[in-house]
Amino acid sequence: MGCPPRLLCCLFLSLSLAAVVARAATRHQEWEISYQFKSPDCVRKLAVTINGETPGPTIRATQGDTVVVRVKNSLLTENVAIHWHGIRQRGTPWADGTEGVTQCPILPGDTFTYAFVVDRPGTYMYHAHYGMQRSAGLNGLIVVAAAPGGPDAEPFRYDGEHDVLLNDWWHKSTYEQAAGLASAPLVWVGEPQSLLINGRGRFVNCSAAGACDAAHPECATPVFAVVPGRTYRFRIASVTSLSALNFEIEGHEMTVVEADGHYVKPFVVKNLNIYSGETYSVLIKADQDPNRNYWLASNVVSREPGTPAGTAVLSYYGGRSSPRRSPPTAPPAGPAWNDTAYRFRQSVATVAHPAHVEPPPPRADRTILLLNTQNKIDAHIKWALNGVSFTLPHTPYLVAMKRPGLLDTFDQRPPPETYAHRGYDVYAVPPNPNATTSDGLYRLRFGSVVDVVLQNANMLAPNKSETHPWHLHGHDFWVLGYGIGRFDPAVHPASYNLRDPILKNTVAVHPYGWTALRFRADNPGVWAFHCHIESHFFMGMGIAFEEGVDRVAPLPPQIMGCGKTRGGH
Ligand SMILES: *[C@@H]1O[C@H](CO)[C@@H](O)[C@H](O)[C@H]1NC(C)=O
Ligand SMILES: *[C@@H]1O[C@H](CO)[C@@H](O)[C@H](O)[C@H]1NC(C)=O
Ligand SMILES: *[C@@H]1O[C@H](CO)[C@@H](O)[C@H](O)[C@H]1NC(C)=O
Ligand SMILES: *[C@@H]1O[C@H](CO)[C@@H](O)[C@H](O)[C@H]1NC(C)=O
Ligand SMILES: [Cu+2]
Repeated sequence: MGCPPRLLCCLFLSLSLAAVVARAATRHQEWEISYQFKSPDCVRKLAVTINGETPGPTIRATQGDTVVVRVKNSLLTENVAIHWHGIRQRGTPWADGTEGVTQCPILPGDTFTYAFVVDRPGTYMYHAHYGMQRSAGLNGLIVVAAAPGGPDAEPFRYDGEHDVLLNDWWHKSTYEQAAGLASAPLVWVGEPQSLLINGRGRFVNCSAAGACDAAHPECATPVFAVVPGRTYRFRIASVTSLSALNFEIEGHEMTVVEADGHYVKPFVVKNLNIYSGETYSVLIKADQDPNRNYWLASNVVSREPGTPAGTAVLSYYGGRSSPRRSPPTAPPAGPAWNDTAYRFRQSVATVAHPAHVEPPPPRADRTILLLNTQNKIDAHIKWALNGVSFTLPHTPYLVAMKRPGLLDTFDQRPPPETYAHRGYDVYAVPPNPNATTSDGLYRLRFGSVVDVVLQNANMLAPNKSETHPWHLHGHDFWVLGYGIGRFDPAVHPASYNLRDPILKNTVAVHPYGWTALRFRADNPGVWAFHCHIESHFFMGMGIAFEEGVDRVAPLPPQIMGCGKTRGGH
């Protein structure tokens, strides 16, 4: 299948920017997805690979380009779907890659072509969006350069660039993990065995583990080389399944300049907190002693760590240290894992660059207040929003809402808009752990301004609340505010940052805290909004929005073939 014809019109719209016209190109990729034996942390394990590799290839494009990825599913017995995380898919909602929301899964042996325009510069990622497949290794980076001379050119300079893809890794299979989550009582896989940097880590107990080869080239420590005196942009993305991370380059301060594809008012940190689904760019100056190496380290925060640091090496060209030599120090341990205030401050510090402020609409047409809770349904542990745990329909919403006669494929009752927030004690174990399940969605008036306030709470166990990184498909949202404790709709909106809020696609909701965001429902389609922790989404921590679905062009038949769409044309 080639580019669907309706892509041409949206392509045309994006081409109307004169600066882009001269350069817009089509970036073709041919991907074969298959299981392969891989040793990312020196322990051999079956991984889902792209053309034999995990992580997959980095997609590099220029703003305005069309990316075309032809995906052949060679998994034999497993479906697949791939999400382009941070790409808004304006005009191509069927290419979002979210199984159950925008498409049927790609069946074994089938080929599916994703085609979409990358309309904004920045650092993005892709990953599987089917079951818990992302944690099996199907992930990679998307790097979009700003259109030269265009209005989105970077407000900062650098001499060179490095990419850092952070991940966590388990030795148990994705199937074993998913079956454990669905069991009653729940069988929890525990903390990851290793943390990976660019797909490489080092299992600490190698000698005790079966199938571990500490000299395997696939787990060789990554080396980042720098020229003394130069400034480097490090693009950092986290595709972790569970872990919130803290990233540090020993001895080198980092200036944060980009978050999720938007320029940040620069601020300097010793280390960077990064949640699953987030990306950042930082600048570092190679101004330290070139005759030794330095650690790059990722450490677990927000959960009590059971995993050693993920490490890589920063090495200076022309220095006296071999790039392969370990630095003479111990890897940085990061901040205290439970220092929530420290992470909170970084969240608040992340605002728009003064020259790239896109002011939010002054008020919302609708506010949805979502209480995040851990629940029990018939002895199964779930996550719920306002007491409703999300399940994906078998017929993708996008198809069900565009084709006649398919509305009975999902619950037509809209999920609750709010919860009994007056007097709710977010620090207490919920008095009633029960929840219900639903595959209903929120229908938004096209073009309306929507506020969502995510309220965190205590889990089923006393004195426990986790960080949840929430990711919205199809949009960037303004981050209006954060708080710790119970959100009061009569009080807290007055403190929203309407002056220079950052636009993001993924944002943290801190333990016992709340996060308020705003977006305009102006992208016709159906879009998932969910916690980016793989197990949490699997256990129901998500919702879906429909907006302007009547404006969506005729759907490509390739997204059909499951549920009640069988035989669709
Ligand atoms: C490594 O092995 C030791 C001893 O068996 C154990 O205590 C520790 O938890 C193991 N570490 C990891 C990361 O599996
Ligand atoms: C953080 O956790 C450590 C144990 O890892 C504990 O000793 C300390 O009291 C905790 N600090 C806070 C602020 O909860
Ligand atoms: C919660 O559901 C269980 C059945 O799974 C029931 O036995 C129990 O009474 C319910 N609790 C409340 C507080 O409604
Ligand atoms: C749990 O939190 C309550 C207050 O919400 C406090 O009274 C209690 O001491 C805490 N327990 C522990 C073990 O920290
Ligand atoms: Cu979560």
